[in-house]
Amino acid sequence: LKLETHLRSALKKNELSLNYQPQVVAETKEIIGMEALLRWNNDELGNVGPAQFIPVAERTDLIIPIGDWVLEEAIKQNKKWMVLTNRRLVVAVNLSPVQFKKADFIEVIKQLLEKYELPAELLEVEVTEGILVKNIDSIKSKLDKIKELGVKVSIDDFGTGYSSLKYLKRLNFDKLKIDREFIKNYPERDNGNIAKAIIMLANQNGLKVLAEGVETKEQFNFLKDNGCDEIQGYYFYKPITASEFEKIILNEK
Ligand code: G
Ligand code: G
Ligand code: MN
Ligand code: NA
Repeated sequence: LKLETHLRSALKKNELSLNYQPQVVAETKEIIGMEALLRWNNDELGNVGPAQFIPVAERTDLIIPIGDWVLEEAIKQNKKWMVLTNRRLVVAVNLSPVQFKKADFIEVIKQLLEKYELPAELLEVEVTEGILVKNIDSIKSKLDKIKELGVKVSIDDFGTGYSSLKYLKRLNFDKLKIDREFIKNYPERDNGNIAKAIIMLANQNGLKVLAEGVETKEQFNFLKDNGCDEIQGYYFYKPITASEFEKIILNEK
């Protein structure tokens, strides 16, 4: 209850911020985008992680104004970087299934892209398999509308939820993000066969594939050698502040 009370005023008190975790092309190690990750610092509670407060935000519908804020902040920031660097990086934003329930949700995305004049293809939204649990037809029509704007749609935490294979084709995702679960124990306690199978699944169905949670050179090489397109993980970069990200991107070649 205490967390909820503080969360209610977090936006107003400017306590939320975004970190960005760079994503690189496996073949060249070049940064091509970044995932926006929400951070909350409260005077009394200190730093609270999203794994702790997102469920509270979802239960209370606070995720609606918070989710709108994340979209606006990420779009605004990416436009700044586009102008500053003359490069076209893609910013990925996590969407909660609760946000899909709001009628004007797609209109919000459309208007933010117009307001900041960010090309739609430089925004990606990440959804988890959790959205596929019910109302598939309604979810499909919303995802199709997002794609009609030109925004990319990826499926996050792939392999950890339900219904993944059944709806993979039907929902027309652009990218599949392999969950860290299938990377983290390679090679000691995991031979990598599931990661390999997911990469093949993506490659053979015309989807881009990104591996999350890559922490070692061995994991990186394994994924690259098996056809994984993109990499996100501590081996390259941790989630960092906007100004740290800016320094890195300005120093890249
Ligand atoms: O660093 P990490 O602790 O940032 O993130 C933990 C979890 O919180 C991840 O599963 C991530 O998807 C989720 N998360 C981070 N930022 C956001 C956000 O802006 N919106 C939603 N819905 N989830 C987020
Ligand atoms: O939205 P999603 O669940 O994919 O959020 C990514 C989460 O994974 C965030 O909490 C982020 O901080 C975390 N993360 C990203 N790279 C690594 C990594 O290499 N190792 C570990 N342990 N966590 C990571
Ligand atoms: Mn994510
Ligand atoms: Na994930």
